Amino acid sequence: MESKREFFLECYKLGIIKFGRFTLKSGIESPFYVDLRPLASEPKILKNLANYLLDMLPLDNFDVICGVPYAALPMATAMSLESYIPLIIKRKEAKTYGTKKLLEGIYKKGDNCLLVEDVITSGKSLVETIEEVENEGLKVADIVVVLDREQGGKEKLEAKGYKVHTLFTISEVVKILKEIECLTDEEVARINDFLNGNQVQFQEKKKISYENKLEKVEHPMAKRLLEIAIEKNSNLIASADILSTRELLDFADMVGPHIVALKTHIDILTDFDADSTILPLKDLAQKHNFLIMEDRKFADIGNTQELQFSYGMYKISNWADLVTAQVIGGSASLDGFHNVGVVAILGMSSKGTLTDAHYREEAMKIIENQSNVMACVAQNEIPDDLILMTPGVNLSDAGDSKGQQYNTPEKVINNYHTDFIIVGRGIYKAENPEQEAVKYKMAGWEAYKKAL
Ligand code: 5BU
Repeated sequence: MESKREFFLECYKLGIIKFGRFTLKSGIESPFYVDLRPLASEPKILKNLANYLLDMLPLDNFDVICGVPYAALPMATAMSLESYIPLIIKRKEAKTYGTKKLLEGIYKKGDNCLLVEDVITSGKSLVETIEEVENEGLKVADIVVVLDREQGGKEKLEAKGYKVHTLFTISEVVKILKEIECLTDEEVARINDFLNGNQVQFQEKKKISYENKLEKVEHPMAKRLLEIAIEKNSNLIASADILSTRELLDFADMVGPHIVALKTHIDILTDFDADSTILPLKDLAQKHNFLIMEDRKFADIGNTQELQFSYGMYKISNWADLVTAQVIGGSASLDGFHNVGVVAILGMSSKGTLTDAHYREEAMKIIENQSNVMACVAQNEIPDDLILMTPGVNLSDAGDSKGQQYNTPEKVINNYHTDFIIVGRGIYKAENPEQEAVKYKMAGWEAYKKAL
């Protein structure tokens, strides 16, 4: 077998430890995150791991091996195969039917059981497991652990008389990673601080200015939007979910001076007519210098989306500067949007949305490779080189009865580094929409300046 150090580096390549800023189950912020489950997917590594663990142990002492569910189950299995020590399986919860057994497999009362755990932190879950195993009549004296996070778990168990054998400790792996320059001095200092029980100071990331973002973005509509923001000292997009052309035009004229874009749902209008709706709306956009964003949320195959974009009664491609699109149809479905800024929907504001972290991760892969996408709609931070727009914004953050969830302008700009807030009912339902638009514009701009 290779050296323990080389073996660790092989394991590390599988992404078992990540460094950054993580919130643990306990709510505490940690500068690293450990997940050893990927090791089970590499048979050679799993086999070597089993042998490293076995090498540390007085094997004659054990009658059975048991892994703490779930991450240590494959490890315990591999150790059993390599050592011929029989395996028993511990359930997470006892069966509610049949035998109601907590331990499965062949064992007898008084057998010595070796417990296998992937990571030890405070030791709390191991103490519980030991108790359960001992209640079944087995004896536990030794516990073998792959990685010790060095947060008191080992000491806690040893104080109770158990022997804890650990393959790696976090300080040991941090030292290795520092030596091969995978970690900076600053990161190492933060990890040490954390291990010494101090609350870690993460540097608050600052929001990047519209001027700096202007240098990063490439899409012409992204540039125009940022230029308007700088010129008008505004990051406000007003959502005009309004039913008649007359009211829509009055609204656009009123709030026009204070916004960077007017977001429409053109299919809500009861009296749409290209000449009397779109022509005057375009004039107002020019007069007050704002963009028109049609919130169509395309969500079909590429061919259908292309037809929906250019044909039918709305002929969106003739007049919209920006259009929203879901990315659910995959990358090629977005290719047909030309001469428009595509605003991709990464995450929705509504309760129970399916846009969870996994969806967003996959969606982001599509978005980052799509040159016609100039912005994202989301409720979380995204990479700096994309523009982020966030709806579900209201100065009163109570939500509605149909699943909408609200945050204040300050919260989304501070927490997600949102570039543009999208406000609908907060403005158009107000008694004095213009006055309210000014209020939101100022709240958005103040929050932006504070976040810089
Ligand atoms: P409200 O009145 O501020 O709740 O309107 C929000 C607007 O933003 C409305 O037009 C929605 O269709 C739109 N929206 C949203 O609220 N949440 C989302 O996740 C997306 C769009 Br995407």
